[in-house]
Amino acid sequence: MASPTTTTSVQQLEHLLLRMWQIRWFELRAMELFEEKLIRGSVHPYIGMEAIAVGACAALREDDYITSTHRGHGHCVAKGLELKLMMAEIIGREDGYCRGRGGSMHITAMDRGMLGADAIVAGSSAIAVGAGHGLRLQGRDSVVVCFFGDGASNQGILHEACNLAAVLAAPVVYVCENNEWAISTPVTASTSVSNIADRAAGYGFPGVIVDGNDVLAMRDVAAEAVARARAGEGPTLIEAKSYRITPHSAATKTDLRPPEELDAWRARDPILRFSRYLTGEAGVEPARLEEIEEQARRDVEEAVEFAKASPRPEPEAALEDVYAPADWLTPGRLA
Ligand SMILES: Cc1ncc(C[n+]2csc(CCOP(=O)(O)OP(=O)(O)O)c2C)c(N)n1
Ligand SMILES: [Mg+2]
Repeated sequence: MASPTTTTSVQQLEHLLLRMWQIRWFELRAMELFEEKLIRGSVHPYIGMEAIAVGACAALREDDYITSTHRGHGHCVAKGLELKLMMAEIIGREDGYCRGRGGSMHITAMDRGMLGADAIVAGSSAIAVGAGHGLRLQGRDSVVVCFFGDGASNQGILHEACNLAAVLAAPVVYVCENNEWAISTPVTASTSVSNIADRAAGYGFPGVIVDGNDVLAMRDVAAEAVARARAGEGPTLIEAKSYRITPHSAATKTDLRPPEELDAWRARDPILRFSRYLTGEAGVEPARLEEIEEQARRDVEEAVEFAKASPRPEPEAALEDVYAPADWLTPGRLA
């Protein structure tokens, strides 16, 4: 574990652990709900990658923004979205963030700075540039963190977005979650460079590699990139090296990854590593860690209960919110 480079209170450290456990339990329960057929479509668990989102979002203010991916629950939890509204959304209920119309891959919460998950691989990279540039035009100093995967890093739109972000000096931090696989394609079979961060040179901004299973290291590199973006110095590409412990999705029944590779990464579990650091160097009592995990389990269980009690949308309301209202261009309407 990296030692924190900024002064961090025990409460702040414990909060990072709570967020990681909330993601872990949220995903474990979501996979169960998928098996119970309460979730339609799919669920792409973030298990094993919790430190990336939690570390990156710990460097953000409430008025900063994120964009997300098909594997987006962890980003949402880390940005402080309500677990209850998230769970209701993914089981398609009226109380969900998008009234149950979006589901797992389309959670959006503008009031929490969550610009949207995106089922289109690399799709949100361009949204992040537009949002970042828009913030500058509004005279605001908020920033946008854009999460994407190693597979997404080879999509054309990602290169266009990074180039434009550089040209505009847009306040965007690109966080590549390199979990070594894109469904069943290993990164070595799809990617011409060993380090995706090296590509930043081609866009004309800094590229940084970080251990994505080390929440404190992740938070520190994100804080530096966020400060740069906020100061008007433009984007940074952070490549967070990590791994997904669970299959590509809850619907994926085959996993081509070598079992010994999985075992090696399980030993680097970001939650267990951080827990060891907390009870060691940081001097937190082991009983306190159990309380934190228990709290996260309770939070998730309450979210499941809330979601199940929420009504299903009425079929005749299916087209509500699909089309913009006729007056959407009226000055002031979007303010
Ligand atoms: C444009 C596009 N192409 C293909 C897909 C199908 N697809 C869904 S997830 C995925 C793999 C993405 O891999 P990566 O970006 O590494 O993210 P990870 O799943 O590893 O988190 C693919 C190809 C898609 N959703 N969108
Ligand atoms: Mg991947």
